[in-house]
Amino acid sequence: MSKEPFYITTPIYYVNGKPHIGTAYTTLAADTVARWQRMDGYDVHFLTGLDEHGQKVAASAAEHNMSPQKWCDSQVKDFTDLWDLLGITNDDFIRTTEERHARGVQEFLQLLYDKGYLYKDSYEGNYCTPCETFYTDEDLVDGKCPDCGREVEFVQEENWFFKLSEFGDRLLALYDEQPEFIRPAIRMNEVRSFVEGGMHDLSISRTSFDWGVPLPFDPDHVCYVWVDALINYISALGYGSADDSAFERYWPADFHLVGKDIIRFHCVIWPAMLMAADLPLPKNVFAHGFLMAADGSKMSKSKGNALYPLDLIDRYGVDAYRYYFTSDVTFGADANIGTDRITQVYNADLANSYGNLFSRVSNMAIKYFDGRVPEVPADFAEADNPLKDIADGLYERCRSCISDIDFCGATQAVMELVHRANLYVEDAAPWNLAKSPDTKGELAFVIYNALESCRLAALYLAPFMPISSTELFARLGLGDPCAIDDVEHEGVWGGLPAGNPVTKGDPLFVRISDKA
Ligand code: ME8
Repeated sequence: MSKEPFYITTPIYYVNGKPHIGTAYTTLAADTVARWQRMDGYDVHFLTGLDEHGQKVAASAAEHNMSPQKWCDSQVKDFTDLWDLLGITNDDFIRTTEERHARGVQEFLQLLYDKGYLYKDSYEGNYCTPCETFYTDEDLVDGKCPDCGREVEFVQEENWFFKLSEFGDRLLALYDEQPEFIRPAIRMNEVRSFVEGGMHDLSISRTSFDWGVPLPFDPDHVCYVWVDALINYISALGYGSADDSAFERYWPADFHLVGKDIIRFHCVIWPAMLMAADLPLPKNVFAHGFLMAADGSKMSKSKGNALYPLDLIDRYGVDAYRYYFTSDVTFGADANIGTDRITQVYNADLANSYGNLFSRVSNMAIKYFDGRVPEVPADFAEADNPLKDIADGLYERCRSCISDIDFCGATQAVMELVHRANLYVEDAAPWNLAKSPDTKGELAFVIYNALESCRLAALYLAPFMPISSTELFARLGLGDPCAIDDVEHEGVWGGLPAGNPVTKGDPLFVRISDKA
């Protein structure tokens, strides 16, 4: 049976900053969804990349006495190294300075030009270079950028314009007919009132600098960096090239994951551009909130309150990093991030509950069953099994949570099994059952149930914590959980084969206070 396609993207990040916990957050979220969808049998295409054109990048390059291309090239490794470290499984990585992208942009703009959606006019207005955004005088707050509060530049140029103002009614109809187009709902309201307020046409070209894709019909102009950037979602699939089979297969995207700062670009400008080009629209734009410092203020290097992915990974490990940002930060809401809380979640969920469960139960399998998964005696086949009852609902709960990008809900569902299994072991007291040959059958039943709960927890946690899930599977004599493409089937209770070897190893998660 051929697999259904599933296309998920992150924003392409500006190349002139270093990757940080914010950009890592969106990328990690997309990776978690991509990993789950692969395990659930989809043919996933996961795209991330870098936004390398525009005035801001050109200015950074000049500050560093480099050509813009050299500057961009020098920045890429920081991103790809961090994504590798975090175990990000993107299928493609697009840089907007690549030939394949420029071709896609030019093809797209030519189409809009041919369809009569572009016109040339003089532009007078304000431009915020850090935000790469045009603002009217009314948009400004105290004469400054309404988004970042910085000085804006007065721009007077001959520009090409896109007839964005013609798309207001079609956009409002889209929001009505496809309420899932923008999630969560609070963002939908924000975008809707922006469009209802009336839209201006959008300047889509610049002439005062040349670091961008030239317009095919007027090469003295380079494409406005946001229009250039949005097209990455299709240029990466081969749109505008001789081989557009990936475009045919994966477009429209199932999810564009973005931060709340860039929803207007993704929910107003991008769908209008696609409507003008007669191309299908993405199914969901899902906007998450902002990560702030522990006291709720903006993280910044100068304030000394910024947390860095590499420092956190060094302290907690990759899996715990991934687990914290998915299990404790509600996707969609702002969150204050501090190490006290990260340590608390790490110790409570990972060291004391999940890691401890597996350590106890695997040790007992080694001690009481010579390091083998015990066989459940036939007379226990119909016995009450509270762990199986929880496990039986896990696939549906996780699937439904992931489709709503509710990572907290999915991890909580798995943790319910882990907590219950710890209680179960406490209540059943296998160390007492081991004292008499009469209770050997019950001992096998209890140890099997606890081991099987560990297997299922690791299975469902694999998209969140691939390293420890793979390790736990290996210690139960099982193959790579991340390579599974039928999680529903693998998630059926009883999948752990009796007789499999159970091996000892270091604790999966050492309590933070116990670390040197
Ligand atoms: O906007 N908390 O790139 P960018 C959570 N190139 N997420 C955060 C964050 C924070 N404090 N700070 C940043 C651009 N992000 C454009 C995008 S897409 C066609 C072009 C994340 O480098 C979040 O995903 O400024 C946000 O939307 C993105 O980084 C902005 O990245």
